[in-house]
Amino acid sequence: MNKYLEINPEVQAALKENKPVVALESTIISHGMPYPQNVETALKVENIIRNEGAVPATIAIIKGRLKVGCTPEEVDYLGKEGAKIPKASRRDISYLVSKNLSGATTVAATALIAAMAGIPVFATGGIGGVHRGAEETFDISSDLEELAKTKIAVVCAGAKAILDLGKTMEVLETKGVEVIGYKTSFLPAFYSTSSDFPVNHRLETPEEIASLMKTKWELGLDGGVLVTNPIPEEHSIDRKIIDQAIEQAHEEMVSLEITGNKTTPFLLAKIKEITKGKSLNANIALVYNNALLAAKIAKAFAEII
Ligand code: PSU
Ligand code: MN
Repeated sequence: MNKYLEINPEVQAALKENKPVVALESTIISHGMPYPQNVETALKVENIIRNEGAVPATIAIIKGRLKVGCTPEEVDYLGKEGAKIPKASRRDISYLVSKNLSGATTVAATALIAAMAGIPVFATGGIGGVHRGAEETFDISSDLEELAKTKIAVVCAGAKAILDLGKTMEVLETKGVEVIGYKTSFLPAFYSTSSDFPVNHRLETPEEIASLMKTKWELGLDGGVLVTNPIPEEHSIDRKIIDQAIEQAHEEMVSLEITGNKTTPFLLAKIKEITKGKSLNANIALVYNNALLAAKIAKAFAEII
């Protein structure tokens, strides 16, 4: 066991007994949503997973420790401190740990820490991907790189709509990551149920997804599986409306010269402002929906391994 890992006893026991565990990220808490909705959402997500019979493991770096299964107090700390806590992707982990600092882990960092702990399923809102204008900025999230090499299934509502979804799909194809549509043939677009881009394969049940994961890893094909789960229709935002908001937010971002890892938090906050909070409600609803599906997949996977 990696000496920097600190797995909470409940998660540890579940892993030992081969019971279902679902990993959760913490960038969404500190950087993705305002306080107090971020903490409320994070704790409710954990309850949804528990009610489904799986154990939640919120992952973050707390004072230099790779925490697998944050306590409610730690979740509250991550939410209250918000953007004061550094956003931690793969490249930030060694620095934070060596300095005994804290970090809110992105999809990339969460996936790699979850895999170190042996957790095969992870729920989030939307993964990072290829940003619009990447041909100029080269801004491609390290989430894609991590998905290519980490043995984990990531359940999301598609890539965030602020991204270039077509280019994101292309990079995932290049890296050999299967993009599964759960009951959908088209990639969900985070706030909206669907985009124009076909998914790689459509599956109808958590059991089929678990079976694909098992088969992939038995075949010796390392790397992750991306499970895309459309936002429930009643919480979705019309594509035309959200596209307008995204465009406006994007223009502001360019004129303010915001770049690098500040772009995602800026865009999410701006879109919330433009949509008068509608995007935040959608974001919360889709995270709940993903947590539920992830718990079902984790249960199905625990049954067959
Ligand atoms: N999904 C959300 N809100 C978020 C994120 C995803 O609904 O805040 C975060 C995730 O942690 C993801 C990160 O890994 O944004 C991507 O950031 P970047 O593009 O800088 O890699
Ligand atoms: Mn980036």
